[in-house]
Amino acid sequence: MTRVLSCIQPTGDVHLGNYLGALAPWVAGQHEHDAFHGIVDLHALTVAEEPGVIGARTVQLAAMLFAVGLDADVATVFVQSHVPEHSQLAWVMECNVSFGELSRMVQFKEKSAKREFVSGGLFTYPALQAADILLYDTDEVPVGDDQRQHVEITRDIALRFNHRFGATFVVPRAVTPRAGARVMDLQDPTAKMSKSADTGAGLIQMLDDAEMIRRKFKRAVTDSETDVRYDPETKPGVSNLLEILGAATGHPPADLVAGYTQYGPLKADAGEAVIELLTPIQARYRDLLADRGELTAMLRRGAERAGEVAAATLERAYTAIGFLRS
Ligand code: ATP
Ligand code: LTN
Repeated sequence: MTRVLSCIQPTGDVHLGNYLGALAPWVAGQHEHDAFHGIVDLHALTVAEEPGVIGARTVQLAAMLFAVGLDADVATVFVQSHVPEHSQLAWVMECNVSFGELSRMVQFKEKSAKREFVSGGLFTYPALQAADILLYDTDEVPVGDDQRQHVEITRDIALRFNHRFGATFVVPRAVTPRAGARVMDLQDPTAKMSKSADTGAGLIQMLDDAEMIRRKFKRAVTDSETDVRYDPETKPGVSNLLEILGAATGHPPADLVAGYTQYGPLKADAGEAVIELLTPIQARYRDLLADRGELTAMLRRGAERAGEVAAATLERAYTAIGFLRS
């Protein structure tokens, strides 16, 4: 089976865009390939937070991943810092990538430009990401455009290492993720729904209650015409509602058009469909968080399984390098 690794940083609350666009396809894919899912808390350390915040977000994100349907017995769901081999291999990666290569990373340039304190970790972030990927003999890494350069540099490091020390790492491929829905902001349907949007009113959080969801859909921005058509170019607001309703009910958005002659009922139905979709997820999320012991045990099992693969790969790399092994 193809080994696939996807990782997510515990840096914010999960929203409907993350779910429909990324997590739902992970859930659907877990039976088709050998899926590894890392909650990359070490990477989250590149964002300045108060002590304890990363841990709290990690446990909440883990609960959300299981609540939306990742199955701990099917996929390997683990926390990056629970598997020390990530930090250990990251050093080896750092010593096999050049300052010049790291300097060319677009994400580093963008993020460092916005910060006063630019840590060494922000600069070497791609080396840690390369360790994440290479530790698991990963065949495929599903990533959006912003992460392609990081998979490219991982391939370059793997090829360089293999050339220098002998065949050690599987050289991974970046693949386009299975198409999930692309969810736009309800207040600005030309921008993607995002945790960094200024207005909370256009963003549906996974934990929003029914009243809040109803209100946000009711106020969703559409346009001054009155006809319902699926046309993301000229009718982004209406098309986004159709997209969300379709993703929530399992229909192609264009098929839903016939059922509507006005915007009001479409907004109401999209809101109700999202409520119906999220209510059971929210209940499972609360149950999971209420039983911390079980949640921790699930993550420990994930880390054990991940750790077995990771330890073997690290040992292979250390042996290839020729470190003194006892
Ligand atoms: P940011 O505000 O920094 O853009 P975000 O919460 O919008 O963050 P990320 O954390 O960058 O999103 O992405 C997590 C995953 O969710 C990625 O796989 C990304 O492609 C997906 N994703 C994020 N927003 C959307 C969206 N509006 N529609 C579909 N997929 C999305
Ligand atoms: N940098 C990625 C998160 C990430 C990742 C990974 C993704 C860290 N390690 C390994 C795929 C494989 C991001 O910011 N989305």
